[in-house]
Amino acid sequence: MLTPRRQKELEDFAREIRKNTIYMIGNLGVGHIGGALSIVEVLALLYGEEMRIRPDEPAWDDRDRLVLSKGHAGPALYATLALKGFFPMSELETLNQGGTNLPSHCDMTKTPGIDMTTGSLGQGLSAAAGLAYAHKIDKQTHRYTYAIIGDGESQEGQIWEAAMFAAQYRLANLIAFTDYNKMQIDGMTDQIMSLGDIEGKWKSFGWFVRRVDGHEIEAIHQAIGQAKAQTDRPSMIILDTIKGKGASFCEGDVGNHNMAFTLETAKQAIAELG
Ligand SMILES: Cc1ncc(C[n+]2csc(CCOP(=O)(O)OP(=O)(O)O)c2C)c(N)n1
Ligand SMILES: [Mg+2]
Repeated sequence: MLTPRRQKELEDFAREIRKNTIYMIGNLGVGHIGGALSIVEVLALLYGEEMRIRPDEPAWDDRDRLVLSKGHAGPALYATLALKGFFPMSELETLNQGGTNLPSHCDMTKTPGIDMTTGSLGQGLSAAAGLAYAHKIDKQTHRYTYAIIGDGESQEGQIWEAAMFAAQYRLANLIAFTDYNKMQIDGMTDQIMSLGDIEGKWKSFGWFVRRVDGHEIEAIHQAIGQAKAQTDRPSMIILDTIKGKGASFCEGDVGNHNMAFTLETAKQAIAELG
């Protein structure tokens, strides 16, 4: 259980991540705002509490890893990393512009703190399983690998190959999250290709499964604690989230996947967040 004070600090961190994400995309004028804002709380908890990292030594070998498999949500992770001190906050204003270190999708060769290049949906969970397996072979299972996949992304066949692999090799040091925001690029996931009994699916593949409100930091914290107590199976934490959470101009709108909006709109939404 987080202390009330720690919880407040993490909520404040989440608010700053959210504000900076809205700002940087508004400053550019277009971007994947919806799927970036739905993962803010899990990022705040991971980088503010759970992960062993060194912002001044991003390539520290003994660190935990995060694979943001839904790499189009990069801006939320960039805001998180900048707030943690991996690189200057001013770089957020260069998002997806010529010569930037912050491309629209995550690139481990460009950005300090990005552990895997992603954006081609379906591949990141395999990469994360590979990292976790390598750490297991090296007897470094105190190093956790975290992965975040999308619900639309879960329609990719490669996700289920990775699911089998991680269970087969008993990767207890792999903790994945599904950002279950119920929407994908052009509609509702249920209408396009339903995930059905998503909890049952992961369980039947041999994973430890929890399902929580993805905007409740304490709930995610408890689920991670249970995941870390597993000794012989990987974990999937399904986060019930809202696409565009916290931005009044687009929260819950199917059209918020990759949308244009002005800096003026961004500033208004940021002011509403307090
Ligand atoms: C292999 C692949 N196919 C298509 C795309 C284009 N694309 C980018 S985001 C997206 C929708 C993903 O939906 P979801 O995983 O639910 O993401 P979220 O709702 O979190 O933004 C698609 C189809 C891609 N990046 N990679
Ligand atoms: Mg989605």
